[in-house]
Amino acid sequence: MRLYGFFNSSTSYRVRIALALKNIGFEHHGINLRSGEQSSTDYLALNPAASVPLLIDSDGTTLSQSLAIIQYLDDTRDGPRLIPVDPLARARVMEASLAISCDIHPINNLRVLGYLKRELGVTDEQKNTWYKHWVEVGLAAFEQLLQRYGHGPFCFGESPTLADCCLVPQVANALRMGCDLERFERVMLTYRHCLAQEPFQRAAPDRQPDYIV
Ligand SMILES: N[C@@H](CCC(=O)N[C@@H](CS)C(=O)NCC(=O)O)C(=O)O
Repeated sequence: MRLYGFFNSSTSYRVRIALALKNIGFEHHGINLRSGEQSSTDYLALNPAASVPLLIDSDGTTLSQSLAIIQYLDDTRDGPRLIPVDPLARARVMEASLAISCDIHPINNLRVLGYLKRELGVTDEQKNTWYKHWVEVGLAAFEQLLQRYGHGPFCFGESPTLADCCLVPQVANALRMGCDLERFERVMLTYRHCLAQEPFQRAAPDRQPDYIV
């Protein structure tokens, strides 16, 4: 199994966490988003969406979209289930996961921030204001989901789910961008609990072969 990703891409990080939690070995193939490698002819032939992650399974199955990849791994591999089978538990996990993957990540993606700068001429400061605004709006909503329906130490109980796979990279990304998230109490408690677990540590950006400072 091969994973095309980038060390600090949050969507690649989601999949790496899922692979680590299920203890699935994989070959890491770095796609350098800083140099624009996602738009190279070779990579576009694999993934016309010009984004990471991309998973190629040992039978040649090719899949993009981090949530689809994690669902596929959950359905085809052993190890702890990350998406519960019970309908309501499953819906809660999806509700939280989509709050990050649909409501926060896409409007702060590299190509969106690049468009704001290049095409609309916003300054770095304005771009960072945009980033922080949407992260804070999104995580405020996520905090409410955890306050109402979550029960620790992970987002939804004693074992990690897809929601934790989405939360950790989003928080890591926001902290890297200088956001102050301490007022999101449950978010930060959950984040810190996850980071103390070995599989989450194995998936961290600075543990990846393509890590650059
Ligand atoms: N919805 C996709 C998003 C994939 C995505 O856009 N990934 C980012 C990295 S986190 C990317 O490759 N960005 C490249 C760009 O914006 O040019 C997923 O969940 O996999």
